[in-house]
Amino acid sequence: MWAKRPGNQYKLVCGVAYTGLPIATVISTKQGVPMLIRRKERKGYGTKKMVEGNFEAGQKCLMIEDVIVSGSSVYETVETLQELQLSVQDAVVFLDRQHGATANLSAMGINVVSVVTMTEMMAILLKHGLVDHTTHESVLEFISSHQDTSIVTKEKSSSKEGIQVMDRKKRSFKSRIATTNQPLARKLFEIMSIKKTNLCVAADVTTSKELLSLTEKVGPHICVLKTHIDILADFSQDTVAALKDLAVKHNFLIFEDRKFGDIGSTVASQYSGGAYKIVDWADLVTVHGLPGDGVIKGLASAVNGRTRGCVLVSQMSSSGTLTSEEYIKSCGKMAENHTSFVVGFVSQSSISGDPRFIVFTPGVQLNKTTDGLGQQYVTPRAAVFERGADVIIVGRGITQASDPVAAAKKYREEAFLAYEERVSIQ
Ligand code: S5P
Repeated sequence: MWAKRPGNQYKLVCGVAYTGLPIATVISTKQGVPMLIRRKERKGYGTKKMVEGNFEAGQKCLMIEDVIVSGSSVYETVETLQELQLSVQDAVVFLDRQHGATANLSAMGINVVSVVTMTEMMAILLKHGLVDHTTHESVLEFISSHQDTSIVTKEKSSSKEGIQVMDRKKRSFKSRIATTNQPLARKLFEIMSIKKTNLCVAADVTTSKELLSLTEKVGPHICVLKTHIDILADFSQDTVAALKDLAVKHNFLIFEDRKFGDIGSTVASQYSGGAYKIVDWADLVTVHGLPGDGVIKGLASAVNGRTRGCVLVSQMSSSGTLTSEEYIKSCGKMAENHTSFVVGFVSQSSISGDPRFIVFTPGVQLNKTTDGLGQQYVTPRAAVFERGADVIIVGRGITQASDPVAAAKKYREEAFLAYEERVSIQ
């Protein structure tokens, strides 16, 4: 790795925690170049320093890392060193897994050199008969279809340290509990990690009997039940009371997909009044960002001490949707300004790296790609692994299946496996 270093006259080396540390230690002692350690977490005692070692502003430091995927860990460390006025432009890594890290880091002004790339490594293994042709090809195919990583950078937030690392997709649901104070986001993370499910069923049925019977059956497999309460032909408060009992029995949240989209004062009345009295029974509701943040303030004003939250519809699954890139970004900003009420987003892409926000993705079905009325479907794996969904929303793929329970199990299993895979490699 030292022989491959991209430049010269380094006054310091710094390993990226953790595996980079022992490698940097060996390089430091063998080459006689002093070494720095950048902590992963700030110490809660003593000097509270993030970086240990002797250095002076302006000194040139070489980064050392074992494996890079997106380049985020390298970048996180570089950011801290640059804040201390160190000059860091070069990194040497052992294995480049070729998921876009060199391009990502280069865009941040960091030049990366690797000892070996995944493609080279596979060629060596193939040559020595240590992998077969099928594995070799599938790895190359995986590399070429997974070039969409991006660097996650630090962002100010209300977290304890005043710093939130934008690493939503690579963190477990359990570890994300501590990133948020929103009680329903915390509860949902807990449900997902305990029940091992990130499936939300869209129970779009038209009678109370069907709704309750479906819920009783799929309850053990879901983390959230999504309703369109206004399509029930026979709505009554008894229906929602029974639904709440089932939510307690099976430990899931109730999510009324009302898509509030009016001025604050109107949505406050729609939320708490009328026949439905949604605020009384729905843990979560959907909101369009279109009216601006008055819609969130309006809903929050009607909560009156109950534990409630909303999910911002930032991007729709339907073809021809008007949700532009600009609109999606603005929804992200709106959420950041209302973290006590906004739990996350309904989206088709990884709208935010902020681990506090939960991304729900509808338009998921295994056997179809469209419904003839504009809906567009992707598979659970594509939604979770490729698009970065935390929760998949599945309606007709389950409600119209000949065996809804078997279908729910299948969607649950595929989505959770995709989540586990995502967390393990990113
Ligand atoms: O963009 C969206 C947002 C939502 S909330 N696209 C959607 O399909 N939805 C909802 O997800 C929709 O209202 C329906 O309840 C569910 C998808 O149902 P399916 O039967 O197409 O799976």
